[in-house]
Amino acid sequence: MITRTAHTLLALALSSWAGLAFGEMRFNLQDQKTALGHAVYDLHNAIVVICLIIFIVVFGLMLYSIWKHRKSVGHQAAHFHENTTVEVLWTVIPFLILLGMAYPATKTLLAQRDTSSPDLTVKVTGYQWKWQYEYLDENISFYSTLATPRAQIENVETKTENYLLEVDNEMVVPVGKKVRVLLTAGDVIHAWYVPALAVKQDSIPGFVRDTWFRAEEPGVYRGQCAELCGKEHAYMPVVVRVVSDEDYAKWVTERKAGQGTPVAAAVPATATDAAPAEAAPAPGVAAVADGKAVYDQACLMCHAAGVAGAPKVGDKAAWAPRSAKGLDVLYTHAIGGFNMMPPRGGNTALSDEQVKAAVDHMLAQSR
Ligand SMILES: [Cu+2]
Repeated sequence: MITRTAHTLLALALSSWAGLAFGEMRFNLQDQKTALGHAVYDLHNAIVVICLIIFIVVFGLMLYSIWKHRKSVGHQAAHFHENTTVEVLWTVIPFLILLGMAYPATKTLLAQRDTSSPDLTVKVTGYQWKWQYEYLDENISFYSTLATPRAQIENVETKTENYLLEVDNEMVVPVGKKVRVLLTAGDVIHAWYVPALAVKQDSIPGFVRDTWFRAEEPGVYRGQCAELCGKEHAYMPVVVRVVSDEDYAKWVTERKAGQGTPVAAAVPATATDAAPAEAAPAPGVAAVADGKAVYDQACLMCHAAGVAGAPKVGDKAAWAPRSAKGLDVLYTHAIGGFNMMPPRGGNTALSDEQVKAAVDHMLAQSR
């Protein structure tokens, strides 16, 4: 509350200095549209205010001392060594200040990392220079590329409002739902960044990182790749359209209808030699991955006997996750594989849907 008031005063001072109305400050962070975003914003303000107070106190004291004890008024320097009280104070006070900053920061950071129990999961892959979005539960997959015309970039046409922040295919999510974003990259490191949703996560080739957001209100939220990734780094914006549940359902139906062959159908279920291509659904038919088959053939290939460094079924807690968090780790591990799980590489590639179905099957078994 105090920090809010202090920040408001500071903001007012800044905005009047810049000749801007309070509502259209250009130097502030974007309006936050998630609960986590508000926490991050408040944290940012609180820390800035603490830094400001320390700055004023320390420099105030220093300048006062210099002025008060100046040579021209005949001040005599004191000669003393060591002062236990002062030494204890200048150790304990900063320690307490740091603790006071670390507590809320850690709390927010942990909340940011908690991607368990999402309402929907979208895998986002960064490429030079576009994003791919895969809705794992809906079997939707598309690429999202810059929609700003080249003429605007080359200053031939006037730049429009969302210059370099517009795409052909937006990521669409329902309002008020926990959206987990799994991030990876196909070439170099990118970063998926949407300021208003307080989401910023590197996408790294060979790894799957995750993050999440729950948008409070419908709208279009724009961001950019935030990791220098090559010459067109500036040309791969992120656009998230948050819509109502009904509009989302409508979008899913339209997407599926317009998409043609579903993702899973394009990837045959050739988990091992024992599961030949006959398991693949006919093209154009919506594929439902057979979790049991994938689990029995692909997962158990190594995990049944515990070969090739794979933990034997039942040996590790990871194989019987008891919490949503454990499950989450498992999905991430299985989908990314950290390049460790052979079924994800070589000639026995599994689709994300198959991996997810296998994990679901395994979980049903362990309950
Ligand atoms: Cu990039």
